[in-house]
Amino acid sequence: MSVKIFDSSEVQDFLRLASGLDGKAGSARAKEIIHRIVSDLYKAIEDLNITSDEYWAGVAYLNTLGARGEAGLLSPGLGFDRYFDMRMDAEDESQGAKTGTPRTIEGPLYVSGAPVEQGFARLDDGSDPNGHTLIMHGTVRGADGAPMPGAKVEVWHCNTKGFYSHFDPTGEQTPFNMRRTIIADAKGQYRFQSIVPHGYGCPPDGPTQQLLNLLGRHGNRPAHIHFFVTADGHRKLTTQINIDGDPLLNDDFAYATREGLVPPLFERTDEASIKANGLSGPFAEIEFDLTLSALIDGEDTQIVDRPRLAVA
Ligand code: MBD
Ligand code: FE
Repeated sequence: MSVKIFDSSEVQDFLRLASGLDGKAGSARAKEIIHRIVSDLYKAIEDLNITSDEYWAGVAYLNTLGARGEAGLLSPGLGFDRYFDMRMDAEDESQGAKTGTPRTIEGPLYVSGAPVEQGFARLDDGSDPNGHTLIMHGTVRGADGAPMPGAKVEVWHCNTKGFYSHFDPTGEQTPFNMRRTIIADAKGQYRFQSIVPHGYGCPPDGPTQQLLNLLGRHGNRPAHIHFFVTADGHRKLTTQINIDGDPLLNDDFAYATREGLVPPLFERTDEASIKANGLSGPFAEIEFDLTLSALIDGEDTQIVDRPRLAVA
């Protein structure tokens, strides 16, 4: 088809009608957004001559995406999560805001309600047969660089199969395995024992991977550990660290790797270190400080409200 009708008054009036812009009821914001997005799609259909078959394949795809619960997975895969971070970074820069530890995306696998521990937590339940012990620790610092006793460090990561508790298709993990909230101690320090995670891969038979295949892309992430960090007078930090040396460090399907978020990992094999940590064998150690940024005009401009799985 080569006929062009998008710019006609018939189509433009129709877009306004279908978006509810002719009436008073409903939400002005929803109308504005839907009108823009539907208009852009109509235009794409015309410009790219998207066929009926292609369109209906897309509709069926959306049904599958929802049925499989993967909308929040396709989102980072198409870079939307990273794009929102780019926008926040640019906004901070334009305001001359002093930032701390770089932010990076939350991802779709946080669960609220994890056990709360003071200063130190053991994250894993000890059941992963391939688990290599990890000790990770650091200081939570405020915008002025001073340690922040009482800061809340929420941490979550996956096991050596790349599966997260509460989202594990094998059903093998106990609730909140590798998920904890750690309250920084009197020196502002947090510390945990866990196992070194493996990278994550999208479900190979799922709709996200199906679309990535069409783009000639893989659906894997390098090994990483997620954090939310909150403290009085500061903006909530959402970030991750990567496990150094992972082959996908700079080839993350979710685009979350950032400079400053790949701390060195040290293999400790000496008896003194093993003993000092109450362990029985070699382990990996990561030290990483988490530095928060101040509220902007009293506001947390980087807090994100999104539906999250909450488990009591
Ligand atoms: C993850 O573990 C993750 O962190 C992201 C961003 C997407 C999919 C799985
Ligand atoms: Fe993750």
